[in-house]
Amino acid sequence: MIGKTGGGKSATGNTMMGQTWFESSSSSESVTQKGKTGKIKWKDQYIKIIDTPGLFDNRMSEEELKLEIIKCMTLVVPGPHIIMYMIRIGRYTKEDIEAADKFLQIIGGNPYKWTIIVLTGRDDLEFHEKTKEDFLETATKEFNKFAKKCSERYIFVDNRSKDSRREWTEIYSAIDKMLIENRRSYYTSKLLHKLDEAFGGIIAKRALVDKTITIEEIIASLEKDVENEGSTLYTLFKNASIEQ
Ligand SMILES: Nc1nc2c(ncn2[C@@H]2O[C@H](COP(=O)(O)OP(=O)(O)O)[C@@H](O)[C@H]2O)c(=O)[nH]1
Ligand SMILES: [Mg+2]
Repeated sequence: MIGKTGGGKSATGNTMMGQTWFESSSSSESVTQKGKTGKIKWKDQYIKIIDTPGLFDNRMSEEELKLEIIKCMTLVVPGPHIIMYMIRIGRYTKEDIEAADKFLQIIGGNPYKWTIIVLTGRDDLEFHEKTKEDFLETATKEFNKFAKKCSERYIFVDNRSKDSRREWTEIYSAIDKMLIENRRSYYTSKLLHKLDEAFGGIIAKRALVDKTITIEEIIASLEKDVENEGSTLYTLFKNASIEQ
C-alpha cells in the first residue's frame, strides 16, 4: 500500500486484516512512521500486507526516503504481487498524483501493470449523493493519465462501512482478478533484484553459520530487523542503490 499520509492506507489495511492492526489516525501527522506488515490467510494462501509511511509527504530527506523505500521493498522481495495506490476521494491534488508517479518511476521497471488505484472514502461520495461514475467523470487530467497507465483499475472503498465484510470481499475480489490477469506474476525491477540478492546472501550466510535454524526462521528474524531498522538494513542499503 502506497500513498500520501491520510490517503487511507492504514484504514484499508485494517479492513483487509478484519481487525485494527495498523495504526490509523485522523490527524494529518504521519502515524505510520515505519513500514509495518500484516499477514492474513485467504483462500488457502497467505497475503502479506505492507503498510508504508507517507513516502510522498516531502517530510523526509532524500537519504531517509531512499532508506524507507528500500526498507519497504525489502519486506516484499523479490517483489509485490500488487501495488495498491491509495487516494482519499476529494482530497488528492495534482501534486499527489505526480509524486506517486515519480515514486513508481524511481522503483523502476513497469510497476503500473501491478498497480490498482484504491479510492477511499466512498461514504463521502454517497453522502453527497454522487456515484462512482460522477467521480470518474470529474476526475482531474492527472488522475486520468495515471489511471490509464494502470489500465483503469480502481476500486472504491468505505473503511467506515458497517458492512466491513462487503468491503473486504470487494477488495479481495479485485486482488483475485488482478492476480489472474497477471498470471500470478509479481512486479520486480533492477532495484528489487539487487535487494533480493543482498537478502539471499544474508540468509545463506546465516544458514551456514547456524545449522539449527530454518530458512523461515531466518527470514522472519530478518524482517523484524528490517522493520526495526537494524543492521541488516544497513547492509542492504550499502548493497542496493536505487539508481537504475
Ligand atoms: N469516512 C472515511 N474515512 C476514512 C476512510 N478511510 C480512511 N478514513 C479516515 O481517514 C483518516 C486517514 O486514514 P489512514 O488510514 O490513517 O491514512 P494513512 O495515512 O494513509 O494510513 C483516518 O481518520 C481514517 O479513519 C473511508 O473510507 N471513509
Ligand atoms: Mg498510516
